[in-house]
Amino acid sequence: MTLIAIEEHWILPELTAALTAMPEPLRDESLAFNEMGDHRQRLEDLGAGRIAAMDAQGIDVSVLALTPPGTQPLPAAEAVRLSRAANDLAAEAVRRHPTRFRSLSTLPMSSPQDVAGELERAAGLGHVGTMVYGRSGDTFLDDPVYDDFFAAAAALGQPVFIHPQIPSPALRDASYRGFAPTTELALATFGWGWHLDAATAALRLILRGTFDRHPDLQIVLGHWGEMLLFWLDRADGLARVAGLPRSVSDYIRSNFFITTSGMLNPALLHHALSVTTVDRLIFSTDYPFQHPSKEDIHAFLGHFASDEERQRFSSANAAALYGIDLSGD
Ligand code: GRE
Ligand code: ZN
Repeated sequence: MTLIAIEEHWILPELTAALTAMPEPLRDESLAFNEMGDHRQRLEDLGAGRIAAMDAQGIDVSVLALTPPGTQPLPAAEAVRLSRAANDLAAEAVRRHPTRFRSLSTLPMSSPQDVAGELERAAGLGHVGTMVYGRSGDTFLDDPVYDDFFAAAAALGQPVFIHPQIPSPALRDASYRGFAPTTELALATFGWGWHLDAATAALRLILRGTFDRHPDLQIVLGHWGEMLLFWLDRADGLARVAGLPRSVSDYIRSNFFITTSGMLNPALLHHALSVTTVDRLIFSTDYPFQHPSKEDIHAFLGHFASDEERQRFSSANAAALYGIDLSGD
């Protein structure tokens, strides 16, 4: 059975240097995760080493995306320049390995007037979708300055993956302090804060009427829907108060795809299938931060009710969403 993984991270050394050089309050501390163990070497590799890791896990196609925080914290001009550089390099990796790689583009979110243009340029280079974050500086993803980006994504059929990022400095000070530095960082990132940040961004987009203006727009959320899938009873009440034409559950079932990000837990699958449909669930590992073995993956796939459902999750849904043609490669 073909296996496509859609949240497989890489880094561009020049971008890492620019992010690391940012002044203290703006520097994203989660960059430290890229330096742990052999992560940096794995992240920089868009060739043989990555393909060997995919082979060992039984992954046929990896959809590449930069690690957080992409280029979004950079000043506008630098964000534009490095987004273009990242998109050119990833497109080149896909050209070199057309049967093994696809790519999500990186967008200069700190320069809102350039976002739709770079999405279009990247789509022209062969990028199959894009990955963004819930906020750039103080500008949320649901800010009207990004509406032409969402219009372009819907028109081009480019799904928008909203990836977690570290909460703003103000939010970190208000909610994530009072522990040892490593505990504070873990609390603000993979232990909690990242996921709340992505969930809030998705919920704000729904509340802003984004999917009423752009009904064809498709969003991808990692980590089984970033907690939102567990909060639909409450969020549906929110939609009623906000006077939305549809429930949050309804937007989730028509405008959102959900990926595993390496969390291969059958209880999460069971819950996801109770609130959305199997055609909206997609495999990913969140490489190299999670690296489930071939056996782990195989065991998880055993929890689907039928071969047809297994195949949808493993490849058919991703192939359809991202226009990945597996036959001609
Ligand atoms: C992620 O992309 O989700 C991620 C990182 C770094 C550490 C853990 C993690 O980028 O899940
Ligand atoms: Zn990730």
